Order: sequence, then structure tokens, then C-alpha cells
Amino acid sequence: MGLADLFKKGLEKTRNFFAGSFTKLAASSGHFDEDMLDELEELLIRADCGVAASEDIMNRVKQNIRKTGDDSKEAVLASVKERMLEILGEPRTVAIEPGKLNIILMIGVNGTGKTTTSGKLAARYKKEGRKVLMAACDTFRAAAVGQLKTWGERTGTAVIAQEQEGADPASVVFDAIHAAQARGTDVLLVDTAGRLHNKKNLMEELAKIRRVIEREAPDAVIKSLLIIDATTGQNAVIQAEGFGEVTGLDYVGITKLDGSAKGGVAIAVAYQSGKPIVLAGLGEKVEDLADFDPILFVDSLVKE
Ligand SMILES: Nc1nc2c(ncn2[C@@H]2O[C@H](COP(=O)(O)OP(=O)(O)OP(=O)(O)O)[C@@H](O)[C@H]2O)c(=O)[nH]1
Ligand SMILES: [Mg+2]
Repeated sequence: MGLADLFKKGLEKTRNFFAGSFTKLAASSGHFDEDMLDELEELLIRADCGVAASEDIMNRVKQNIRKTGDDSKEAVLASVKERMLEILGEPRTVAIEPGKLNIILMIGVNGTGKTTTSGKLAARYKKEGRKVLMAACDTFRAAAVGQLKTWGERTGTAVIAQEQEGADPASVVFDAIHAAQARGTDVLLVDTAGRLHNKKNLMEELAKIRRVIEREAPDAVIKSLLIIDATTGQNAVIQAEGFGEVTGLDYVGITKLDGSAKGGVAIAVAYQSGKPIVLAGLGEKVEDLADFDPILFVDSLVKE
């Protein structure tokens, strides 16, 4: 299966939910009156697009109806798509600068898929012929280092870790950066422990990791990649804010799209954070990762 098909398949649940409800909504007349527009807004909110973005999308729909007089189902859908695409922005990817050390700091709350996505990214970059290294900065859980090492074995990627439990993650990242510099690494993936965005001491630990990276690798390209679980709903927006404040935020990846009918959360996060959604996690296997494609996403969500 190609990536586009994988992406579309991953969005099946979201599509069935949204397109199914939309078709039902439009079935009675095929034209949208006030009540139906309200129902459409509610549907967007139920698909987890968020209140603010849903309102914004509906403003565009209403504006276009006023302008053209066309309140047909097709016109309404086209307006929804148009505004969603603007919100998601141009397709973006985690850009790797050749000839430089690229450091990707994986951040997010517990269990969103940081370690899994690190493994998937390692496989992707290795396939592109790049030298990849992973840093096991989740020293919080005993099993975390082992989990990353398993991904290392699976993808043929070296993992820098410290054996003792509770080691300082900043010291692990220090070791990893110096290893990467010595080995001429292209991409260093820094896996961190999941943490709640409102736990001050844990967030401070993350800020320290970021500071060590900036200090030890001043010439590196440093990116923070927030991993969000598609099933967490509007909390994702708050997570993006919380993590963004502490480490800065360059990219957002959304995982578990395959298991969620609420893929609309991508719209909410892009709208509120203004950050690009770059990756889509579509399953647990190494190949279940695609670049987030706004056009495919919107087309899948609002299938005519
Ligand atoms: N279906 C599905 N499962 C996923 C995806 N990404 C990760 N998972 C699963 O989600 C669970 C948690 O993934 P991890 O990679 O361990 O998440 P984490 O963010 O590293 O977790 P912590 O380190 O505990 O914070 C695992 O069972 C993964 O297999 C995805 O895109 N789709
Ligand atoms: Mg992990």
C-alpha cells in the first residue's frame, strides 16, 4: 500500500463519522438553511475540530452563501474544505538539512506515541541513506530504554542510553550529542519521557534537555516535535500550548489516527497553535507513518 492509500485508510473512521453525518444532514433537502448550518457546526465540533475553528469554518460557509447565494450541499462542502485547507496550511515535512546534525526532540504527554514515532522516523531516515542515532532520554520508566532499544534493533539504529534507572535525561542527551558529533550523524532522535504539560518540575526537566542541546550543539538544526494522540480530543490544544511554552514547538505529529473517528483534532491544533501538522501515525508498525497531507486529509474528511 502506498503512503497516500495508507493515509486514506487511516482516516477511515474519521471519514465514516464525518461524511456519514454530513450526508444524513444534507439528505433532507440538499440545501442548507440556518438550522442545518447550526447542525453542521455542531458536527464539526463533534469531529473534534474545536469550537473556535468550527466557528471560523462556518463563518466562511455563511460568507460564501451570502456572496453567491448558493447554499447547496456541494457549495457548503466546498467552503468547508476551502477554509480547512487554509487552516492546515501548505504540506510540510520534518525537513532534514544535509551536512548538518539535525536534532529532533520528541515531546508529549504519556503514551501518545513518542517512542514508536522515533522508531518509525529512524527507519525513514535510514532508508533515505542518513546516519541516524537515537537518545533514550526517558529514564523515568524502567522499561522505556528497553523499548527504544527494541526499535533500535528493528531499524538497525544505535541507541545512546545510560543503564541506571533514574539517570539524568540531560546527561543522556549530552552523551548522545557528543556521540552524534563524533560519528557524523545526520539525525539524532531524542526520545523523552511522557509528561503532563502542567507538571512544573517535569516540564522544567524538559526545558533543561533543550538547553543542553542548544549549548552542546550550537550548529545543529534543532526541532521540537510534539506528538499528539488523535483520541485525546481538545486536550491536544492545551498540550500544544503547554509544551510550546517550555521547549518551543516546531512541528506536530498526530498518532493513532487509525483508531480514532476524531481526526478533526488536527484542525483544532493547527488553528490554535499555528504550528504545522507534519506527521500522521497510522498504526503500530514501522511502516505506519505518513507525512500529514492537508489535501488528502480534507478530501478524506469531507468526501463528497
Ligand atoms: N494504532 C496506533 N497505535 C500507535 C500509534 N503510535 C503509537 N501507538 C501505540 O501506542 C502505544 C504507546 O506508544 P509509545 O510509543 O510507547 O508512546 P510514548 O509516547 O513513547 O509513551 P510514554 O513514553 O509512556 O510517554 C503503543 O502501544 C504503540 O504501539 C499509531 O499511530 N497507531
Ligand atoms: Mg516512550
